[in-house]
Amino acid sequence: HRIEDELRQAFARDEFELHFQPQVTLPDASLVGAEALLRWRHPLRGLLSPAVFLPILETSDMAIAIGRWILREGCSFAAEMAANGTPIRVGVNLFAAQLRDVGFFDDVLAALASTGLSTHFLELEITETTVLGLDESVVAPLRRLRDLGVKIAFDDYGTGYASLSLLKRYPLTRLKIDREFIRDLDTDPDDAAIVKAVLAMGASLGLEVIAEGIETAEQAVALAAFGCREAQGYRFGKPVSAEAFYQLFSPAS
Ligand code: G
Ligand code: G
Ligand code: MN
Ligand code: NA
Repeated sequence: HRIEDELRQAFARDEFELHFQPQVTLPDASLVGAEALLRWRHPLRGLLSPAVFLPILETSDMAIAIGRWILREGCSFAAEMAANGTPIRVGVNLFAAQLRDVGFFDDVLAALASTGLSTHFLELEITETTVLGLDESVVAPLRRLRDLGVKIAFDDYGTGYASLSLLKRYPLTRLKIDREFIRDLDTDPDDAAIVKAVLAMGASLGLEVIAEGIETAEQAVALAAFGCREAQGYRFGKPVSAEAFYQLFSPAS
């Protein structure tokens, strides 16, 4: 597979990088976290979004190795923020292949140990698509990680078919409301009703909730009024390189 060979070469040549998007509290917008998002700095085509290559990458035999690298880079970023006096959590998206891998639990602990990051500052993000078709054996390592303090977020929440049964099966600590429900929040009463329902469910299940894709002040105000305590979106910052993130949010370093 040609694209797969290109991806392998890109990894070997260190052309992948992580960008980080701020996550803030509502209504005061203070920084509490960052989501790590993969980018490919292509020598000819510039910075490529994962939309272009993720479907190939996640089903290739590189998914575990690159996922391990993403975990380490993400932890390293959060350890650096803490060292700079701005301790925040980092959200790392997982590939299905990582969850299926017997070395997954050890990989996560190794990423934490080698960077010195406390378990409480790592949040693993899984989607319904990630866990679709995986058997129950992937739950135990996640539960052990959660018991050690690692956070587990259910990403793109509300867009899947089996959201409620996954809530029951997985050791989650947070729901991430998909931006599909935020986009028309000001004009579509159904979206407002759905967001309120997810917030109520999060509260009754003891889960934290973050809303994604906030682009306007009006959306942020509405979410805060509904009792949503955290937000992520262009309104508060686009994904930027680790260096740019340090400059923006921890300028003393
Ligand atoms: O950054 P962007 O919005 O283009 O990301 C597109 C999609 O790729 C998102 O759904 C996101 O979850 C996924 N993605 C981005 N970075 C990573 C990563 O590091 N690992 C995994 N597994 N998925 C990622
Ligand atoms: O699927 P996941 O939630 O992991 O991916 C997040 C993706 O959403 C990233 O690719 C990021 O670039 C994108 N994103 C983050 N904030 C916003 C936003 O406010 N508006 C839009 N349109 N996209 C966003
Ligand atoms: Mn995510
Ligand atoms: Na999402």
